Amino acid sequence: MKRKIRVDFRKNRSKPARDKTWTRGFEEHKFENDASDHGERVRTKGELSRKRTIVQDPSQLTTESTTAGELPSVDTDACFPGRVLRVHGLYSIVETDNGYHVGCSVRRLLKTLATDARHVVAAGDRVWIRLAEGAKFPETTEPVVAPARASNPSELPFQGVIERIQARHGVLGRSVRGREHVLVANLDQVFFVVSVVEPELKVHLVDRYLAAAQRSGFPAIVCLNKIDLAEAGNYQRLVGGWERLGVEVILTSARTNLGISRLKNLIHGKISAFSGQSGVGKSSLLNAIEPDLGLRVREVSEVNAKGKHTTTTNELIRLKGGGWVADTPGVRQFDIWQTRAAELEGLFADFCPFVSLCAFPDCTHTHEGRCAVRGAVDRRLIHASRYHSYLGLLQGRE
Ligand SMILES: Nc1nc2c(ncn2[C@@H]2O[C@H](COP(=O)(O)OP(=O)(O)OP(=O)(O)O)[C@@H](O)[C@H]2O)c(=O)[nH]1
Ligand SMILES: [Mg+2]
Ligand SMILES: [Zn+2]
Repeated sequence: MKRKIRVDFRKNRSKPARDKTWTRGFEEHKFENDASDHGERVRTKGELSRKRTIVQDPSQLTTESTTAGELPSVDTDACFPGRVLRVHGLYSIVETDNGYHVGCSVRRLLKTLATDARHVVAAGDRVWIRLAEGAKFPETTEPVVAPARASNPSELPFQGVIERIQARHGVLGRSVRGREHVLVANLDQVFFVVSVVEPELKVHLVDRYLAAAQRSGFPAIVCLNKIDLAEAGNYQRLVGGWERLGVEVILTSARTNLGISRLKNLIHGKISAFSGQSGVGKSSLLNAIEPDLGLRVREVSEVNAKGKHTTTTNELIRLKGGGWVADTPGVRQFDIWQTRAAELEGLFADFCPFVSLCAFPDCTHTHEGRCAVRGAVDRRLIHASRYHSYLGLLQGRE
């Protein structure tokens, strides 16, 4: 899933002229006339060119920025490699490759290199740590097996300092007030969990995720949960539509265990994240995969308490069957962080056959005449809801 090349030919593109000739879809959906006043996230290239000189790693889900600056060198004889399981502000829990959990602060130099001091390290980061003065791991010839989940940081017998953070790939992030916030790093795949009901399925959220996956090179996997609560007729057409887009769809129920063995096979030996709105059942699915995990799940009585996630940390959990999973708090939306308007069309795979047929090479498929994409929408070759998702993303709309 390589990113589209065509956008690079549009070097001199500027903000598309926007006038009153909006399409019906815009008017019907009350899109704003000019997104720039509304914190738009999809920006034109001119505004972005300065930022985009950063080396881009296509395997990242939402952004190109990673660990800031150069990596300080470390004395590998005195340091231990490990993986960050959980972050509590500037303090994190690292599992060393030799099997110990260590509570770690971050070396001052790394903090100054980072652009956002609150998020110097993220769950999933590969790091080198130095143990506190005088501390030593016990000498043993037996392999040490760390617990699946990190316990309370203050109870950890080992303390240390993170000396170095390796470059990241496969980042799950979102933007918070225009700044990138890395949720989990070094992922192989992200399962986007939605529920058929409770909460109601939001098709636009799936499209947003699919665009983010397309941009990053992550495989597009949608997990449609709570199948036990719905009639097949209610979701079959949707699933068919996603499958035609090349999306892997897994029908699951944490209640009846439908699809759980398939999920188990897919996460085996990999580092995966479960993401999606609050209440869709991410923690429930992980508990169904490995009952010992005992992740906190929202009680039915709490379901109406809106705006609060049951899962509040991003945590990496080791699976007995091999592999890691991150149970992330529900992500309200996937920001396609700083995606150029011209790049966006390339993230909608179903638009591709038509894009090159538009009369204007820099067509944004909004108001331009002889637009093949809008023509395809009219002829139902592109689903109208996909087109509206595109418009929504173009406008930086939720
Ligand atoms: N009927 C049914 N209920 C489910 C299913 N999966 C989860 N639930 C219920 O949905 C509610 C929310 O589940 P959670 O696992 O806490 O959801 P979550 O996605 O982890 O939510 P956050 O941690 O807030 O992001 C709980 O009451 C679960 O019992 C399912 O497959 N079928
Ligand atoms: Mg949860
Ligand atoms: Zn067009």
